[in-house]
Amino acid sequence: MTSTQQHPPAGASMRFDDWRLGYESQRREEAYWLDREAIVGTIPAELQGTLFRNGPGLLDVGGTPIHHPFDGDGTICAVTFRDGRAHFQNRFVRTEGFCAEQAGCRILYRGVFGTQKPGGWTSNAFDFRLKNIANTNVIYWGGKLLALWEAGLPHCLEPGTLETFGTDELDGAIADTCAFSAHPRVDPCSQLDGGAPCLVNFCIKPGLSTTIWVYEFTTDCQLLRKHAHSVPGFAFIHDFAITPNYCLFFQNSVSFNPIPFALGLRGAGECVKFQPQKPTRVLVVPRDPARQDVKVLEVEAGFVFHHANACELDEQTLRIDSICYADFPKVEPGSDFRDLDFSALAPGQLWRFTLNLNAGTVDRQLAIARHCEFPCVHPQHVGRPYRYLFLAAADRPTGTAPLQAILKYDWETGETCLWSAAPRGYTGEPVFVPMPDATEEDAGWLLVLTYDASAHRSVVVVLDARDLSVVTDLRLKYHIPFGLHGTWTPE
Ligand code: 3ON
Ligand code: FE
Repeated sequence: MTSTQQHPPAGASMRFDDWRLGYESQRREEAYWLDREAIVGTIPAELQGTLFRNGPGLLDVGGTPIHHPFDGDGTICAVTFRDGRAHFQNRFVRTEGFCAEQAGCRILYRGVFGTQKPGGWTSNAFDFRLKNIANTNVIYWGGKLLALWEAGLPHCLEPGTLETFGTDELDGAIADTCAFSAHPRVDPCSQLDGGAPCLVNFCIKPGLSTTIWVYEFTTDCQLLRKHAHSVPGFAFIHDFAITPNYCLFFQNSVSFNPIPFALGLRGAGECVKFQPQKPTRVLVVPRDPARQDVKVLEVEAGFVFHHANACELDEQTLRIDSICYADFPKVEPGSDFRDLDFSALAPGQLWRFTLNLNAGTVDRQLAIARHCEFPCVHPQHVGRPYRYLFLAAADRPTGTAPLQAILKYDWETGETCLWSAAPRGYTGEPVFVPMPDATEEDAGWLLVLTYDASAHRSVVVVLDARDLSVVTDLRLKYHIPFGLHGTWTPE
């Protein structure tokens, strides 16, 4: 590491060098059953299926560090639980860019978040190609395992071996837009489809005005509905939320200045500037293509990446819960994300927004002030009223810090419950797995891929979602860099 910088609070919840080690590239790709000694506690016999996770696996290319972790090549992990045993494997998505850069042992593409080709701005100017790094999410839908990155096509993988087949247009459904966001939502009981589950997703075509496409697919990945909406202004929309009748988007108030990008000075994502004095526009898009009356409401919101959930309280009243930042967190050009000064970043906080469609008004209320991210709910409650929210959170109740805990929030009582891996453990997105045949909303397990700096390896932690007690720890052979999103499948 190049820097000797120390950050407060030295020695309290975390050691800064520990956090950095969690961003070391992982080149190993292995598939193995976990030994008895690697399993602490007992894997519940009813826990059967596979956790798939995605995230940046390489934080350098041929030894040259990338500028931002969101620019790292996607690596997929699969943790399979079978009859009390556990199998692990990880593999890079063989995207075109990954293969070319690994063969050449050097950076050949610019990254959206500021990674540049060597040689200064003259080598980067007017190179507008996007490297689809397939690093943000992975879903298993209609028998296909798809690695997602919001500005490009999904990559289809073999679910058993994680071998990459290539990009996938979903039977032509997305051949025209060539993009599919990394945040699809599964409607567990789609009103428009007689109660059958369906997958709802979107993509953004940015420009002076922005086009939002909405897609819905059957469980065998046949296109059900597809429609486009144009909204004025530039938009950076990473996630959305659904209700039985609507898709909800937050058009964060941002401006985009393409000139530094064109001139090879900054990545496209670094040309996005948050405009906190301007309201966020909440776009309410009907899911029924026969009813395309898009409503636009305005609210002060801060910058939003992720939404927790949404629901309809009555025909005119919608609710949406989201993680908001007072600023758009970015890494300055010329600096190294490994030297990040957390105290200079705004924390992500949970807010509840109530939308009145008749009056066109939005009320908002802060629910969790502690820095949190990666919200997750019981899959049967997606788009519906729900009581429990699970998130990754900072160990400390105030300030911005790495995610070292898992938080359970009860909307009914306002109570919180915290499981912390601090001082030397780091968490990420929890994935909720319902216990078979249980009816309580929190009867399930939370699967969390954590990083244990004391052993420089990752540990899959299974928590009981009712009280956040540890059910079992699966100690992996090596670490997986801090990741983004994933899914569970009972297969
Ligand atoms: O030029 C336009 C603007 C833009 C930024 C258009 C565009 C579509 C090319 C574009 C690209 C956006 C992309 C590719 C976004 C990718 C986002 C990504 C990979 C991850 C986002 C993660 C968000 C959060 C909040 C992660 C938090 C992580 C932690 C707290 C720590 O692990
Ligand atoms: Fe995300």
